[in-house]
Amino acid sequence: MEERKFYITTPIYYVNDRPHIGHAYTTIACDIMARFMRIDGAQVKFLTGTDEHGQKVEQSAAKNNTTPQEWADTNSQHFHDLLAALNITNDDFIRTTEERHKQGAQAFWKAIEKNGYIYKDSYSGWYSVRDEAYYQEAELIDGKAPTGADVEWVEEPSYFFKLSAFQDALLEFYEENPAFIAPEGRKNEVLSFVKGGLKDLSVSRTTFKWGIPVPGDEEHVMYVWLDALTNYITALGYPFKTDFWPASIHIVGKDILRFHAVYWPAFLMAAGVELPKRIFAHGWWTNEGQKISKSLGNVIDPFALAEEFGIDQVRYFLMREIPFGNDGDFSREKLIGRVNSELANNIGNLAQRVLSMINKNCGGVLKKNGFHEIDKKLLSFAFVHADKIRNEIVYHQHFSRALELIGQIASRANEYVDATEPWKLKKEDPERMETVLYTLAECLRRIGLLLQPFTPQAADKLLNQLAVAQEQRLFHMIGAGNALKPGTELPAPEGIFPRFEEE
Ligand code: ME8
Repeated sequence: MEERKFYITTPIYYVNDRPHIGHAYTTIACDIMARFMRIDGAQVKFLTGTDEHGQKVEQSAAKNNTTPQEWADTNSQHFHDLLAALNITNDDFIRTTEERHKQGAQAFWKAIEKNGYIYKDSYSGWYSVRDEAYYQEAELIDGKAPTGADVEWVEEPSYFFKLSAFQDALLEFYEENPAFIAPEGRKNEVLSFVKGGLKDLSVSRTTFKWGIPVPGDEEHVMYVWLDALTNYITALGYPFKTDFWPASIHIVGKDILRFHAVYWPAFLMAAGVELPKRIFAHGWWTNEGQKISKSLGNVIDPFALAEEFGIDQVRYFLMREIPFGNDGDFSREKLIGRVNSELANNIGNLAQRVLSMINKNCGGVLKKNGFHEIDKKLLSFAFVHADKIRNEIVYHQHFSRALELIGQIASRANEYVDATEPWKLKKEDPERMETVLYTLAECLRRIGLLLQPFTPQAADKLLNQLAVAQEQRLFHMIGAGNALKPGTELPAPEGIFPRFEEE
């Protein structure tokens, strides 16, 4: 993943409903990755958007007494608004009802058809509108989909995609590209699904109209997943332009891994288009131990959450709380706990203490009079940790571990404050105090650089208070070569991570 061009995508979200915390989670993870790659010097393209066709959207529009297009417009806007509310730096937002997408999706269909992988027949079997997925009789549990969704019997003429022709090619591809599916545990699921035998996939519907017409046969609309998956290339301008393809990483929830790791690569092989480099399937959030669902009335509104706790705080909590890939549980108490102990007490308090001492005791000017061993140790701890953090993010998307390591740098710096007692040095040895405070400021600069992708507002504030110029904020500038210059005057300090007090 070390190419200088970096293309990252979120799933495109269904517009049958409003965004909730699960959608916010995936999008924030992608934003962190995109922001990190930018400060790492890559040329980044970050795509998100909305999935607007299919029976599910058509039915929810009808339930809300509106047309599918109006319903899509309203709900797509909510997903769009969420980006600003979470400080997301996407470069593009695709809607599958846009002309650029429809044309690209039809061109993709034609490419697959031309290569001989589409044929006409008829489908009879089970379909779940909630999952927008076909199920085999044998997969059903008590008459429902394995996801718990209702299924209905469908019988209609249909075009089929020759998925069965790709079983060996897929297995070979997984074998040759061990980093393709992550995390490791999920890979086995996919392998056993593919090894179990692939059946041809119905890829068109005739019993409703809300979709992209099949080229040359307007009685059919394309199966919503074939339509939706192509967004990753239609947004780039397929079939005319595919700059940035193949994607460096598609980040998705585990619920839709099969679509991304089996169907999507097979479609691409069939169309003669290169395959993405990596699919990361993250885990599932519950709310205070319960499945998040509208019928249970426990959906967490990400707008309200960011409003109450702060954007950085929500971003931090979601990334820190569960190792990326695992399932996890949301609770207010845990959020407040982490905000107060890890952000406010550890990092925020460190910045506050150091910057106000520099302000009060050094007239706001950085001074340095020769390092002691303990100073060098602290700075090299931060330097060595920075590399580990980069590895966790770039190669493993292990965001919680990266944050844990940033927290360790702050803890080390707090221990250093306790050991050096700069407030005592003020009278005893003012020159030594200056160097101690300089060392801490330099350590804070490193923490600030590392925090940028995760908590961009607080990191910006911190780096501003250290008078670090915008163009001095790249990852490779973390070392001594770009250290703070003695003699620099710092602006008046202000808090970066306030404590949250429950009313
Ligand atoms: O599946 N925990 O859209 P969708 C974690 N349109 N993540 C969650 C979550 C939860 N409780 N709930 C939702 C679709 N997500 C298709 C995708 S892509 C070509 C088409 C996140 O609106 C997670 O990323 O149902 C999941 O994969 C996605 O939202 C599903 O969003």
